[in-house]
Amino acid sequence: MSQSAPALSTNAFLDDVLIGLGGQPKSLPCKYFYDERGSELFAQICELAAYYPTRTELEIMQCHSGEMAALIGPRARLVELGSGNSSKTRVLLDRLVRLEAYVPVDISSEYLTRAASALARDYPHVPVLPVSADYSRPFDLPRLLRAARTVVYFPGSTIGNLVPSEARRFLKVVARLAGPGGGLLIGVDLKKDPRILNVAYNDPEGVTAAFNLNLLVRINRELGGDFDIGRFRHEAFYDETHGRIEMQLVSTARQIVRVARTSHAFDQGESITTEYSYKYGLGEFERLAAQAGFVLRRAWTDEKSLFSVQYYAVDPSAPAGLR
Ligand code: AVJ
Repeated sequence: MSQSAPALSTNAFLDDVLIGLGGQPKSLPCKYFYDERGSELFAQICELAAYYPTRTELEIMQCHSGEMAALIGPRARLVELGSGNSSKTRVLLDRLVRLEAYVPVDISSEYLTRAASALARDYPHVPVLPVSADYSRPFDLPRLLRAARTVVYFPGSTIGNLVPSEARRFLKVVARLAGPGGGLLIGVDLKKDPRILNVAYNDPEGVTAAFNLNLLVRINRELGGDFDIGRFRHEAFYDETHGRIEMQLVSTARQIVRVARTSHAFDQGESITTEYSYKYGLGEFERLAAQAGFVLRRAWTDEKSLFSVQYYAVDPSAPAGLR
């Protein structure tokens, strides 16, 4: 995997925005939600009563971290993708034995540096080696010769942002990153009553709406856009056919928006898709992971089966192409 450029270049951001706004329907990649303000808003979302995933996953971790640590084993290298505020990671670090290193990987370098130094302070016996990178693109990991195995930790059901074909492709990359004898500990949000899902992404406090609209604020600030934020509204709904939440920004008027010498016409009611959040049945996700070269070792859920944390081993019998 070649060394990538710094975490996020404005050109890549601009290219992705122009491609998205040029599409039919229009779309914008959800990874651009996480500027400093976006990361703060997401941290607030995690505290909302309606947004059950974060607290439910933390509860599962607190109940089963001993079993997870036993499956991960001693002297591992723990690579966390999209590490954010690492609150769940601490539950794991409290139980892991002789960890060779903790490698948080995040696109938001300011956020990453702060979270990593706090962890290094609180876990002086764990080498913390942060990597500021966009993990959806190739990136390098610090070499650790003594590590018994590499375990990739991907919490929060961020895998749900990818359409299943992309998720399969991404999990293949993760299987290669973990390598022979390696593993994957992943958070997967489960299918459930659409009423629970719809309120989780349309919270009465309006934080998710602010998180969604902040993407336009960011485009205006960083790419010289002239989005009139007041003429777009947040919308999120559960699409049963695809088994996903879809988040959109809907134009409340006919309008022209300019971004970097390009102009984009919007009809009243026309939407920009900003995020998918796929929900899975337990068996459904196990099959997807198997197609990517993983074998399920254990799946933990909460009592109400709202969320799951799953541990996979890299399939030693997987065909070479998958290794
Ligand atoms: C961080 C991607 C898991 O999809 O539930 C929260 C982001 N979007 N509220 C999710 C999010 C709206 C979240 N993930």
